[in-house]
Amino acid sequence: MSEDKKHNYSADSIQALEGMEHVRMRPSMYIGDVGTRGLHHLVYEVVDNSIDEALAGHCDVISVDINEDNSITVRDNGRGIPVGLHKKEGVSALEVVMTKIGAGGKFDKDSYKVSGGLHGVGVSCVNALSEHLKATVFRDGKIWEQEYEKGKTLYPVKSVGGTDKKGTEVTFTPDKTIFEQTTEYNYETLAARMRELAYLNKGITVTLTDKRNKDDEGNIIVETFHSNEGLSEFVRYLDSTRTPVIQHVIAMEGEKNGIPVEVAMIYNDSYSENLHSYVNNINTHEGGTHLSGFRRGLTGTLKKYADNSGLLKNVKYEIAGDDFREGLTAIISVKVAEPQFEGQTKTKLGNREVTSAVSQAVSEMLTDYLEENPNDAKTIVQKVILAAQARHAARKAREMVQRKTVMSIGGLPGKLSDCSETDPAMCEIFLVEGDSAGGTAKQGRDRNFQAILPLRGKILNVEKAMQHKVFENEEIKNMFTALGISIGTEEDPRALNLSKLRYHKVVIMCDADVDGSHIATLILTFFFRYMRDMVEQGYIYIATPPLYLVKKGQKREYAWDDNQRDLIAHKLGGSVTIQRYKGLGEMNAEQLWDTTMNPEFRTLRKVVIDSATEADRVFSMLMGDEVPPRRDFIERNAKYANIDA
Ligand code: 0RA
Repeated sequence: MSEDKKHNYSADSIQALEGMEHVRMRPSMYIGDVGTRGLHHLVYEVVDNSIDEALAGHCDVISVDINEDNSITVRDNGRGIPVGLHKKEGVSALEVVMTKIGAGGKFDKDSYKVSGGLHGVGVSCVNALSEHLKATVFRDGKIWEQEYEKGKTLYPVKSVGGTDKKGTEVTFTPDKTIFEQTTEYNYETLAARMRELAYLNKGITVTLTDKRNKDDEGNIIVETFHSNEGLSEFVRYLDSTRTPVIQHVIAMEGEKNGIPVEVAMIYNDSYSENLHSYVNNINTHEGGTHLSGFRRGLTGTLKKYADNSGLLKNVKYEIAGDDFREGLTAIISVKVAEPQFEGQTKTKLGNREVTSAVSQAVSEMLTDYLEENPNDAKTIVQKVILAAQARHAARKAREMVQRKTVMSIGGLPGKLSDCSETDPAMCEIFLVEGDSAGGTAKQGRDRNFQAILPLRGKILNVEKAMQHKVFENEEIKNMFTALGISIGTEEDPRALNLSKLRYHKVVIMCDADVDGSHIATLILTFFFRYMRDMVEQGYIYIATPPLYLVKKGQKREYAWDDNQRDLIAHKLGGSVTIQRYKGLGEMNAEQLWDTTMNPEFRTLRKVVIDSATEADRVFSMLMGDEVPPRRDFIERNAKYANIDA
């Protein structure tokens, strides 16, 4: 190697190193956070590369293994990352992909990179945040290998044998010094994402294997996700516990103005609207131009059809955009070459040109369906009319809530025991099941910054109630008023105004038993359907009261599970008395403070939405009419005794 070349090589590699160092210094800039979410993001980032290879038509099977030590292996049967010399960098292309920030796919200009993680940062970022990573490439009859530690190359790419396979395999162990909170993967979280990817990219087979545990028969847990029909199957999956009111899923797939658009939708007999939108396989929680396009296409087409049908003749109410979406479950998926993401969580599509593409696609699809299925068309129009009537009733109820909220200075609910602090960032409110536990919490709290709002018994199941019933409900009105949240423009009745939010921690505190989790689930369902921004902005928490009090003489210790109870009993030795708390009511104020409310010792579980589609499905299943899937779910999840939605 000439002096010159050597010099260039080291200069470039220093630059590469700097990029990688930056990822380690500011990981949140690249993967969002270094908690559970960021940890799982690493997997999505690697899988996205394989999805791209599949979308380019070179691979159809992707496998993800959670290994025994919580390392992850992602495998595909694509062309294999090139291993030859990368002329500009002077090292193997594989090494460039793995160690240069932003290098992914750069050398294949024609490849149309459509997926890409939330931030599209590439596998090098995963490498930087892994204590160890091994890349294996099966290509040209040979097996190639390279390993890294914290993103630093351990040895040049080498051939370690022959093969007739092709593809890429990456195994990485997340760095514990970066992911301090946890490096343990959650199976359900990964499964939800793999399922979603399979639906969004039909024809690809994704398998997920959990090598850490065995099922009851001693087998390793493997799930295979594959969809032949894509989005229409996804919609059917999401609505599997709801009752459809039309014959078929309405679906289309095609290109409009050069933008690939895929839409599937169905109407069910519920009152909620479930729209999920994706750009390049990323769930756009905050919506954006593609969602506006969908709404516009839907409203325009249905309005036109309804006007022409004569069904609106005797309808006194004006029909609003919202009315067309009651009981609608829909998925919109677009692929955009250079997406602009906006919004608080960078999940709102900004590209203007997408609106008309989606709107046109939806109009065409829906017009055809209505023509071909006149009975369904009639059902939909009648449903829309009912929704309009209900909306008028809801508006009256909502205005009542609004008025109460506006008056809230001095007009707080009588049942609220407020705190004295006025800075919302310092304030917490506990939503407590039942008046008696509410009383204990009131005595136990630190009144400086903790407020208590007791909720009576079972709160309304919003999953099954019409909107006006929800806004008329006493407990729900109290929650809006106490939290200082106002709602609802005519255009979007569920839009929240959080500018006067009075507490930045809203803690759901329920008994640690079946009834308690039912109530917690009802409250969560309410927040998910009517105050989703509160959840997405991280204001909602769940308290974790202990299950046991272990006593010996004057010694008292608390346990949150059976294992801990046994350990404490063992530690205290001899004859201990064990009290199983059946509810918060069995604790006195001091105990409740010590275990559940005192910020120094309590554990609050922040409620996060891993997968909005999965949360939607689970809530409708848990709160819907069908019993068997609910029983199944509870049995499968009972051992965790918590809610991870
Ligand atoms: C660029 C070019 C080529 C393959 C890939 C990228 C590739 C990347 C990944 C990442 C995970 N799995 C992958 N599989 C393929 C190949 C170009 C060629 O062979 O001509």
